[in-house]
Amino acid sequence: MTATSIKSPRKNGSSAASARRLKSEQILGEVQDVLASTQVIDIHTHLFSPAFGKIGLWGIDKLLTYHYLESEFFRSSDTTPEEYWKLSKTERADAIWQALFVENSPISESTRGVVAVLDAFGLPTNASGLQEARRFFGAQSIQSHIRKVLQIAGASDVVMTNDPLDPEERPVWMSGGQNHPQFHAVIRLDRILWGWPQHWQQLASEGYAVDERASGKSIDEVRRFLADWHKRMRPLYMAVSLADTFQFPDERCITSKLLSDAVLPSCRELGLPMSLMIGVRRQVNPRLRLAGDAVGKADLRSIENLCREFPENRFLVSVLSRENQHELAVYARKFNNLMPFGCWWFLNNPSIVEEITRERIELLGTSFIPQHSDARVLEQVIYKWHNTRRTLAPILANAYQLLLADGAEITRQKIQRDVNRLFRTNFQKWTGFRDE
Ligand code: HDL
Ligand code: ZN
Repeated sequence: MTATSIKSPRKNGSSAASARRLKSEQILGEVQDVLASTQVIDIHTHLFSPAFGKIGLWGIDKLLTYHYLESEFFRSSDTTPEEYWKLSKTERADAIWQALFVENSPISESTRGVVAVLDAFGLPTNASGLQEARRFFGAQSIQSHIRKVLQIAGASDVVMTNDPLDPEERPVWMSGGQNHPQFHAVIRLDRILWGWPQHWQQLASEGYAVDERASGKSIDEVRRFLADWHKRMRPLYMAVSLADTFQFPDERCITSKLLSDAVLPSCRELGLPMSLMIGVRRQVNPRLRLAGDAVGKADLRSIENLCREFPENRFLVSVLSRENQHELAVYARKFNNLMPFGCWWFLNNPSIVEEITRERIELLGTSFIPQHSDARVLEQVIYKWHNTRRTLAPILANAYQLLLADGAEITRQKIQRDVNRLFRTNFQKWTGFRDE
């Protein structure tokens, strides 16, 4: 099956050509070509390598029952959430296809993404039903399908989100883990850092001497837990998603204590960055389950305090509120141990990606990481990275055209160096991750 509208990355041109000074009218084409031919490192996803079996999601039914589409479905259907949750996965996918793709035009970012995936595999995008798509995906073997999908997406590597306390994922790590060369682990600490009241007993049951108040030996024991999972997962970084109400420091809060006394010292000892993703308002509508989270403006003085108090730690930070983006970029100017990344979740829409990326370029040059996919279903990387390249090309080209107009020389070589930094070497420098 060959990809149709979405091109796979191609090899670069000759060195003489790439050193040639570009005219203004040549810049957009060169930027588009460099973006199309440069493989990205996708630094935050919810994808899993084949070793994890069924918790690795792929195929048309999983694409359609993505929680972004479930949110949109309830706005275009009379089906109540309670009725929807009683349906089978295929019935849910059929209902979403009918409401969002047949009865209405799929012009939202997430619905158009499914169209782009179908089109990339040469499948019909206006079918009344999903039979042909189900036959196609059902006929794929996951190993070769992953290779094909990542090749079409132009992603050399995918960074997973791995929760050591997740009962579905844990058995895989306890029986040897995974070694797919394109998938890389991250220790996700939500259940430890803000889920401590509900999950400390799981650590205790595994032999770590912790208690509900994280007192006594708890801090040392959490660090032993992290060291044990570092050995198992070989993670590229540690991560946590934090609510819009997150404050640091906060003497009353176990999250703050565990972060400063256990997690950040372990990150320094193990040489790992800490990813903080801040601004979720969890379960504003629990009836929608995973689709029930929303967004809130956070107090980013927490980031200021963390970067200043822990200058030896490296922070990867993404914030969910559009209103927080400018101050995050300003903080990155103040602290070089702060790496802003991505246009996360409700921000991953061209109109907002453009605004965020332009202000980051104007304030930070190329010292940030523009995007991650946050993909939960394998084939989403195809549209998410296609859209990122399509949205970023004119923004980057505009930056070079301004630079040219102000007197600099622009070459493909310089564009390639900058795109490599944005989508590869900034992350590699932060994490020590090296191409094989
Ligand atoms: O916490 C996170 O990593 C978020 O990305 C959530 O998983 C969210 O549900 C999501 O999928 N966003 O894209
Ligand atoms: Zn995520």
